Amino acid sequence: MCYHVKVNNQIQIMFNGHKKFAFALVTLIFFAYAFYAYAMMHRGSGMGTQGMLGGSERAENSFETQFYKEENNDFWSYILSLFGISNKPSEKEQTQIKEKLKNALYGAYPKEANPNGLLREFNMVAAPSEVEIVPGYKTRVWAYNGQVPGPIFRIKLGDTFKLNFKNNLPQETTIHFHGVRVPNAMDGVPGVTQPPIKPGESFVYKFTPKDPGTYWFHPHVRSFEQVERGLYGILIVEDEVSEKYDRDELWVVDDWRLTQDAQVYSYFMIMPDLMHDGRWGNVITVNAKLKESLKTRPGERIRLRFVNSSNARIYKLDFGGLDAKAIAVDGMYVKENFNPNGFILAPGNRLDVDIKIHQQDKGKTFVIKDTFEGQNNELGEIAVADVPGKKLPDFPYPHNDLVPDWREAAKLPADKLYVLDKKMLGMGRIVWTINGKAYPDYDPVTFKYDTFNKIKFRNDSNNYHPMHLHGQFFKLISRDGKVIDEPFFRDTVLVYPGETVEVATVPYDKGRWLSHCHILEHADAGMMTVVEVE
Ligand SMILES: [Cu+2]
Repeated sequence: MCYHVKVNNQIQIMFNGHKKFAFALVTLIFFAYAFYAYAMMHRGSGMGTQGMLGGSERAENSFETQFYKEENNDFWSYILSLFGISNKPSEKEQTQIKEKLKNALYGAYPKEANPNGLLREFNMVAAPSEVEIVPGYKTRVWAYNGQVPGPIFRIKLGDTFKLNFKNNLPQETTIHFHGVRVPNAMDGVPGVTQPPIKPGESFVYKFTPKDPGTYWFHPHVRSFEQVERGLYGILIVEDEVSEKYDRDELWVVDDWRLTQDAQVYSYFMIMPDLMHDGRWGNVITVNAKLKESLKTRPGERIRLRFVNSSNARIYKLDFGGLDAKAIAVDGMYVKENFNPNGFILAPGNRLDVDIKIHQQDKGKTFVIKDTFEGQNNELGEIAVADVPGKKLPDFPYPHNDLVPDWREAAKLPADKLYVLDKKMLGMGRIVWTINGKAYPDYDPVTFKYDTFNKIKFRNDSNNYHPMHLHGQFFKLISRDGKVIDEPFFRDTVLVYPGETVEVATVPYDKGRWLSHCHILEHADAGMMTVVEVE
């Protein structure tokens, strides 16, 4: 009896031991397989692929990490879904969430323009010209009104802007006002919103901007050549805050590929640029100068507006020891100012910083640098005179309290997925595709006016794609499943190699809006699509 009990117990213990081991093993295999299957499903979204990819800069090294919120529970949702359990919101809940998030935007920026009746009329000609970029050399460029950067048009919010434009270039052209919410017919996209303007012809652009801020304009025909040759200008829409600063300055950052005799290298869309991240130049300029220097005095408060007009180069800004705060991104005020060190200024992006020059800065020189991909490029300097200063203007950092918190959007399925990739065609031809299509072939989508829409960009390539939407602002929702609550809107977001980025927008402007990569070589090789708002 005792013997049997003992043996039975031993068998029981042995059996229990094996059962536990077997259970642990099965569980391990299950999770390993589930993880593998999940990783395969999300290939290109960064999981397990990042180390092998081209670009060395990563989202996790940028200023954005300060806005990262809790991890999205995608993996666990996937595990639950294997058992037929869904923790995703039902269709009814999705509708409710979208309604709530849409309402959270109200008041953050207006639906309609509010014209004050004042017309501001300007004339502008695009034509070949010469400028001095490298001291002692005349560089042949294409320019607006003979200057690079082109004219800086400053108007007040509510003014109606009218531009009588003449094309004296040897090519067709158009003008697109980047970031400005214009009537669709004024958006300057050939074949979508207007026919191209032929050499010798004119066109009148007229609109009332809805939002104050820093905007720029450039051609949308052969932009890889026309922007590179020097065609870009600035539109600043001022508001009551603009007058409070001692100085309102502009740094347009560009890079040029110049030959030995300081001429624009005239072979465009060459294979190495097309294959990789577009045309990166060998000379970086600010306001078309090799070394921009801003002379200032202690006690001055400066609004410094950055615009990246480069074809392809991405900058990571470093302000050194300056007391600088970011106050506006892509034209629009931020909810709360933040430290701009590490800010990624991709092609098309703008950043406005509020700089305070303190008494103890007397006689100092501050260098503003670009450190993208570990580089160390000096963009320009701020030199403080060695003189007694004045009192710093004391007013709160401009901000927009109504920038919504859209974190909940991370739970929603995307309304539109855009897969970004390249395709090799025969004869060494390469195209950049969105959902397998190269523009003018595209995957159409329609968003309804004043509804909440989520767009997912999945970058299956090993290159950078700063994605720009015409006609609307959006907010970043997540990167590779990490929920982000940036305190600002954007019109352009950098999608890193292999990464998946979600953004959301509530369109207030009807029409056919181009959406494209702002690496101009990628855009021209097909990475463009059209979003219809009705
Ligand atoms: Cu691209």
